[in-house]
Amino acid sequence: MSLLNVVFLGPAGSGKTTLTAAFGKWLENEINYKVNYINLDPGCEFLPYKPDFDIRDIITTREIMLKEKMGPNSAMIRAVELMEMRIKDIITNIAKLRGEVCLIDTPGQMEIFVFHTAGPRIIRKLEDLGRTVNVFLLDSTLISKVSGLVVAQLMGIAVQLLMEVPTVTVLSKIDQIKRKDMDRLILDTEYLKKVLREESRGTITDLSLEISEVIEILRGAVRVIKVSATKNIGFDHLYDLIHEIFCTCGDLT
Ligand SMILES: Nc1nc2c(ncn2[C@@H]2O[C@H](COP(=O)(O)OP(=O)(O)OP(=O)(O)O)[C@@H](O)[C@H]2O)c(=O)[nH]1
Ligand SMILES: [Mg+2]
Repeated sequence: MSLLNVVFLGPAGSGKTTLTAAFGKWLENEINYKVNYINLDPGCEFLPYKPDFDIRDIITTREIMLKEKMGPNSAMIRAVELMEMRIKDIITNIAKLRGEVCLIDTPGQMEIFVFHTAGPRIIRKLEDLGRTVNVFLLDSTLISKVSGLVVAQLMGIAVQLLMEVPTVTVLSKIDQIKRKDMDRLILDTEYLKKVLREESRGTITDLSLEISEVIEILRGAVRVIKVSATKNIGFDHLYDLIHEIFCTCGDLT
């Protein structure tokens, strides 16, 4: 049984699997943690880490597509339904693991996992095994406008509400970003508002300014950091933040 579960969630291709592998290796080498790797993506074909539990031993979307003559997305919905039916098996297998940290990789069709009852149910069961935190990834290369950063923060809040677990929002693939003021945009709301005013016009500016005010109010709940899984950037920050979250919950041992 792990003391800490870290669940990587995010849209297709946001870097969940790469970060699971790279952050896991970093925790093993730098913090001397024994790390368990869990794959909950029944659709993946390749993993850069050796899973200690792999959902594909129970369900694969490939098999569902062939057997039930479904396309990849409906097969993923079916897979998540089957995961819910087998939830006891899944949790029993995870509970047998003896690492200090359990890193959990999830499917790219994040909306199915997050909105379906199975995703939040699995997370709640994980909470019975150990403290659990979500890491919500958004590919920073897709944030072409600063309003996209505001939307990323809102999405992190939405994931937190739906999954009912503390959530860190991670801007992934930061090694690809040329913008030098990313930290200031994340930390300094007045600066963010200034850039938003310059960027858009009329009612859309008003809307993004109002949203940025909401984010300012929720700053304690919205933690955004920058990470690169290929260049090992931001791992120490991610590690500190995960611990800080449990500290503020009064839960850190
Ligand atoms: N430059 C750069 N590329 C990255 C980084 N992290 C992931 N990638 C690349 O982004 C692509 C998708 O990465 P994955 O880790 O498979 O993303 P995922 O979220 O697990 O994808 P799905 O499971 O299909 O949703 C791969 O080509 C990775 O090599 C990063 O930090 N920097
Ligand atoms: Mg993946």
